[in-house]
Parts: sequence; structure tokens; C-alpha cells
Amino acid sequence: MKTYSTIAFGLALSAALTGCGKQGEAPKAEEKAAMADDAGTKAMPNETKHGAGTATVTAVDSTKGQVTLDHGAIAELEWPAMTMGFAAKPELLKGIKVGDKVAFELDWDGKAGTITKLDKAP
Ligand SMILES: [Cu+2]
Repeated sequence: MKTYSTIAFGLALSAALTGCGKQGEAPKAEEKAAMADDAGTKAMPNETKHGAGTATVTAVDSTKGQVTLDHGAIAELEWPAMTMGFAAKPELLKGIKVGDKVAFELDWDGKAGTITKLDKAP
């Protein structure tokens, strides 16, 4: 049974590592939910998930195609609110500046997020 507990630990560890952001503020309950889910339906490593949220822009580099968002909770991805960086096509970042309130959508591949839609909030 040693093998089984090693596998279980590995799964738990990989689930913990796939959480977004590095601020250590993810609630435990959400981590547990993510782990349980990873053991079942989310076993495919390259599954891309889509989410949507609102945020305040804290950094933007339209040349490199990068934006940092202080975003609210994203239910689709089981994310709490946090600040994190995303890739974004330069054209999506046109006219976007630090301090802007935005509504956005993203694709998350389990490691990195790519903005697919970004609009200034009305
Ligand atoms: Cu995040």
C-alpha cells in the first residue's frame, strides 16, 4: 500500500502546484475541491479552461503582450481574488493603462493564463 499513498501524495502535490498566483491566499476549501476534481474529471493535463472576471490593471506591457490584473474571484476556475500576470495580444491592450477597471475573459491551461477578451468596464 506504500505505492498507493505515494501516488496520492503526488496527485495532491500537483494539484497544489496548479493553483494560480503565488500570493498564498487561496482558501483551503478551494484547494481541496480542486484536488478532488483533479483525481477525477480533470485528469487530462492539457485541458484548457475558460473563465471570466473583472479586475483592476496593475501593470501593462503592450509591446510584450503582458498584463497584470488585480482580479476578483473567478468561479469557472475556482480562483479566489488575487493579482497575477497574463499573456494578452497587443491589440487587446490598446488604450489600456494602469488603474483601469476592466472586464476580461481568459483561457487557463493549468499553468498560464491568456487573455481572450479585455474591455474597459463602463
Ligand atoms: Cu489569479
